[in-house]
Amino acid sequence: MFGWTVFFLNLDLTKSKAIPEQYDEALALNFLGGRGFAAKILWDRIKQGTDPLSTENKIVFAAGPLTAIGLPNSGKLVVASKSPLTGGYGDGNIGSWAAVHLRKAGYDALIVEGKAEKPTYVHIKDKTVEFLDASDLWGLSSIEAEAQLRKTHGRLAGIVSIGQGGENQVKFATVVSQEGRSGGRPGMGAVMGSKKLKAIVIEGRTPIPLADPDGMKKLAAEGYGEVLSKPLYAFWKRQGTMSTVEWSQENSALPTRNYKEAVFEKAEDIGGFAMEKIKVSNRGCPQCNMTCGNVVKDSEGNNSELDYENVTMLGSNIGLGNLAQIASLNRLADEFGLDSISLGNVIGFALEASEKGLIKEKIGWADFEKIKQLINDVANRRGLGAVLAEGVRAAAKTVGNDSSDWAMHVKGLEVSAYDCHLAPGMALAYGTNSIGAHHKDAWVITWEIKVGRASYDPIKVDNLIETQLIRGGLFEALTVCRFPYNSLGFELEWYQRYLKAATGKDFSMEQLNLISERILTLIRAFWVREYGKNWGRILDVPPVRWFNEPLTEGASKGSKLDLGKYNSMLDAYYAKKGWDQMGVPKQSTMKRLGLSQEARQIEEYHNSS
Ligand code: PTT
Ligand code: SF4
Repeated sequence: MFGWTVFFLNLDLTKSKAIPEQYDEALALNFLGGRGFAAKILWDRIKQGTDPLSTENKIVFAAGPLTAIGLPNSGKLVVASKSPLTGGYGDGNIGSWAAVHLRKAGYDALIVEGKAEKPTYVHIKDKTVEFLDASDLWGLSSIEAEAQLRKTHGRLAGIVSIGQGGENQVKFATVVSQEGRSGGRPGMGAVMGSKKLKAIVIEGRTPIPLADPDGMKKLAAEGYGEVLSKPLYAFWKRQGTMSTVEWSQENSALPTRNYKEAVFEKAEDIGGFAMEKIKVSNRGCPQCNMTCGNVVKDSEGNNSELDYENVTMLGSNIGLGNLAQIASLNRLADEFGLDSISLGNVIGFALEASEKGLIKEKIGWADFEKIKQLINDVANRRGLGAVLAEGVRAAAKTVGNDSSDWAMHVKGLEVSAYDCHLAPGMALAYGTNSIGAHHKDAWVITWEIKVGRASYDPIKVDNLIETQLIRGGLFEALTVCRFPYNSLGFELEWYQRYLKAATGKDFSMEQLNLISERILTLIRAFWVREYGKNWGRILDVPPVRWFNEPLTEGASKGSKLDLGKYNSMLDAYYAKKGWDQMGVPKQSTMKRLGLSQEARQIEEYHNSS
């Protein structure tokens, strides 16, 4: 078979054993790779009801069939597990040389299980696997740990690691690579920490067998050229995602003070043009010529990386309008290995709770020093930090009063950086996203604003479903970066051509959409299976704040969502997906997608509820 290595590597940390496993070719054809493999593996190999932080949970690192063959923007992998933050399916997409080395070592995925007796890191060098002592690395930040590992294994090795956040099992701890790539928002770093796994180091040297190696070389060169030729390329290199700050401000979508407002009085100070003034370089994922990480000097003199999400969540959402200070907070997030979106979200929640006198700690909006201390406390689970380390859904239960109404999450995952008081389509995107409130599967807000943001027209449901198939399905299964497509207009046909040269197979868009639908439906089934009797359509509804508290500032003043109309959109969404009124995939839908075996388990759920 061309394009896929057709092997997984199982790593059992309890027994320090590595077992390669040849998988069935049908799996590749039905699930492609990345998120597709991860969803299937987690469904098949984790028992219903598994505690995410127990020995029984598994964490999967899965690449796609376009990884490690020199294509533009292809140096990424999916890291997935049952999430300790949400209790459902969790994953993230991280750029790392580890993705390239994994495939060149001969594996499409690593499946890690068990728990090491003492801190451990795994070193994979082609077919040799070692379980090594990481006692000296435990307690180090992700950046320090990676630097140490590079001294031992060389600067070219692919490395993913966790910081103290992961070690202390903060529920939104991530996996970090190369000082600024951070993936697995719903606590993938905590799962590594629970297994005492500090890092994975991979060195692979075998080229991937391709159906048309010469054609692929030519295509890769053309692909890089095509990216460079796009009219938006030059500005992208200057600002990456940062220009979205100004866009969000102009369109009342900028999360401000725990999403109470959607415009920020200091937006200009934290926007793309302000960032350009302090920018020192670009960095990013392997095999990318769009490198979008904006490296700046932070207020402490360290290098930090700024993207729209981390600037907004650690800036406007906590009232902070000083970019160098925001960069320092983001640097802390990378060092500790904490998701900057969830971190900014829980801090915003804490500051509001403090303002309302619901907690004893007095911390004002934008109080940089106290917020820095609080981040330290989150990573080390001290005091209020320990409460926030559980995520905003759990923190609201502790704080009580009406705080659940302004705890900004869906299914336990903190909302990312788009306010939805006046964006029902984007609210539905958050409501139905496969890992909780992330913009990953569908960033429909820019389109929505063009077609009429206040409307609840069914066209928004159609657009959302289509977008989810491409972004949440295709790109996550291929594990290639979606930015060329959604930010520069790099056409989807390129990926069909790449797939043909890699695998020798023609994949039509209909076939690819079917694969995406299969993956997203299986993920939905996973949630239903794990939530059992606690499953309900309310889990697909975004936070109460957006429905009950209108905006009081900016051009969209007075706007809020309408719950009745939102529910009608949700009904239409379920109907089009072939899901029932509770958002559970129907038996007929699962069978149509070739998920008959999985359908039986979901039938049990139907019968028992
Ligand atoms: C992604 C999420 C995002 S989405 C951002 S900024 W973004 C935040 N970045 C963080 C960070 O930095 N440090 C930190 N400690 N935590 C952070 N949390 C947040 O994580 C990222 C890019 C980005 S930057 C985006 S949108 C795109 N996401 C893609 C995706 O999901 N799939 C895909 N096929 N391609 C994508 N391309 C883009 O990749 P998560 P990365 Mg990412 C400092 O990880 O879990 O998906 O969360 O990993 O390699 O850094 O790439 O404006
Ligand atoms: Fe990574 Fe950015 Fe390049 Fe995408 S555009 S591959 S996120 S550096």
